Amino acid sequence: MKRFAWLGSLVVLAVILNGCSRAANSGGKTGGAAPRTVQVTANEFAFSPGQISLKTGETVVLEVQNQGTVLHDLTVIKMPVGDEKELAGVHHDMSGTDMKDVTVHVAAEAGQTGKVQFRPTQAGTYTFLCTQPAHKDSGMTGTIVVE
Ligand SMILES: [Cu+2]
Repeated sequence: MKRFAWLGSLVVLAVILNGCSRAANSGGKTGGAAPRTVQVTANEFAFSPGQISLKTGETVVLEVQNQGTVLHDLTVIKMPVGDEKELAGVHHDMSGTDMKDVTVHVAAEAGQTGKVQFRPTQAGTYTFLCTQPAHKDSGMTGTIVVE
């Protein structure tokens, strides 16, 4: 009987927590201003531009136009963000990537555009790269500066 009640309160707690995160997504600091679109092109083997400037707290839609002939992704490492939401893109094998360091990710097939929305929450300089085998070492890396 006691054990059952305890489980019940866990369920209630889970519902409350879930409700909170949804509320946070639909309001707060992101309310009002339309997201700013930032375009990046990807090909073999570079991103252009190689440096992206963002502001703390602004909501950004990052559009990655794959102008190459194979799948590319744009993966941001250890940049604190809120409200990350993939708007368009493909899912692919990332088994060679340490996912705990990935805070933003979007991928696009050749000729396609991937879109991801997010809000940087902490100033700093962060690295982005393509996780496809050997792409980073061939030049597919860049920097995001958050002011
Ligand atoms: Cu690539």
